[in-house]
Amino acid sequence: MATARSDQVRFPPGFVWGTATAAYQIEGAGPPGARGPSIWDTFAARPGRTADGDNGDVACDHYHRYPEDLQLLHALGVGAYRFSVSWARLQHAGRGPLNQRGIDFYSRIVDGLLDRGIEPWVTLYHWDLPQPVEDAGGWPARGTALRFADFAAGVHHFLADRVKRFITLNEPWCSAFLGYASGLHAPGRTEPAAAIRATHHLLLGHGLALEAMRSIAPAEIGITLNLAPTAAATGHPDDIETARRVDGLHNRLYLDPLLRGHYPADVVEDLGSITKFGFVADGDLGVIHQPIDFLGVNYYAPQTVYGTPDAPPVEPPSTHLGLTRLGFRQTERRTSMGWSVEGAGLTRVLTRLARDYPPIPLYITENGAAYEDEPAGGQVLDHDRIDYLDEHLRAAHDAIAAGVDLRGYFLWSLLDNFEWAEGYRKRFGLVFVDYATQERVPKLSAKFYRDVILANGLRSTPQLRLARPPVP
Ligand code: GBH
Repeated sequence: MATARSDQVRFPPGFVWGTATAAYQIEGAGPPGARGPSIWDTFAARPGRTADGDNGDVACDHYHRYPEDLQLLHALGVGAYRFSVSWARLQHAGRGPLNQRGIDFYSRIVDGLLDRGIEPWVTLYHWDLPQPVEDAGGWPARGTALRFADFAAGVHHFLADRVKRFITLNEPWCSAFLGYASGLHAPGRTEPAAAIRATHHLLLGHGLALEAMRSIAPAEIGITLNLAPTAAATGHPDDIETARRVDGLHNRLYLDPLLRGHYPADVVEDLGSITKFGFVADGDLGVIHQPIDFLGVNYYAPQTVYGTPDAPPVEPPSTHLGLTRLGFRQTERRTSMGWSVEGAGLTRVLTRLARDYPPIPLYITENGAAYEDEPAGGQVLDHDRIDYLDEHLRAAHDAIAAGVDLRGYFLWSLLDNFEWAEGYRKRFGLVFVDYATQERVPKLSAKFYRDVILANGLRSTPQLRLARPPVP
């Protein structure tokens, strides 16, 4: 007899259900005119940087089709929607007064959400730095933290009457390490020391933005980190040492300053040959360590690492600063990104936060998966995605059952969209987008998620899984 998971899974009353998107990935309406250039415009225009040379010029044309997208959110029944504002749309040159057309666009989105009873959650920075700010040094330069705080204050000023939740930064690890160390993301620089400076100035920008926003009007403000539970593949001391280093760079380098007020000593030591942290000024850690109202966690996959001498060389060489050999052990099940599927990793990341850090309300601000979705007869039967979601929602519930203060879940993503360096090949949406026509087709997973929201949980035997066609 199969060991069925005991019973229905119910989330606590008031649990927040949402979906998430990001400006550059969906909006289109790029420069010139509608907004200034961002580092992603520049990066995508360089040969070989994105799959098929794709860029966000049109994306999902959300800038023009947002009314239809608001209807899709309404049909899903979400209580909240997390989206980001484009800095380069609101300040074409990355500084100065906010652009009125940009303000009007985001105001219409916010009002459209509120009209439908959907709470707007606004991310202030989801990777699309205005190109002029990069030209002035980008995140490795201290001035960018000041520019960002100024921008955040401007956004807060015009939205604070209607928006109650703000997220300062999305995944600063990605901005710093993929943007300035491996160069896989914009601006495509490969300067290890710059990645650490970028980390510090992202965190400082977060803290300065918090200060500036709190001085204008009250709101709940948090930050979103991409956290990956990191374990050694074996008990071999080299694997354990590698797991410590990877966990340090990926997770603790961000969590510790934000939640404990200092950089982790072992990571600072590991990085000694790359930088001496001379860019940290007196008082910076106090600014970074100010109380936040919640922590956003983006979780996709666990990292199980080995560093024994037969581990492959780090590729590209600069991604994991200072590490020369690093292997990842994958699970059998993978998404089309190649990422391991392991819901238990989500439970581990959440329980670890509760155990190792001061108490703070947690929200999963992204979780989801890319699969090879194919429309057939006007339908997209994405059973793999439903399985992924079912497993991860159960894992989130396990964390709550273990006492973790988890208050909400935002599914990535509402729509298929521009998946950064992967272009339009990878589809994460609950809604399929036919880029040739911009037609939106809700996938079967949209129905699954709507049922989850309605039930505030999962049935013990997922109804939709029964609808799966028999394996030939
Ligand atoms: C999120 O990034 C983004 O916030 C979102 O915009 C994006 O569309 C979505 O996820 C899907 O990708 O980078 O080779 O070291 C997630 C980024 C993915 C970064 C997993 C760390 C680990 C492998 N994370 N990745 S690697």
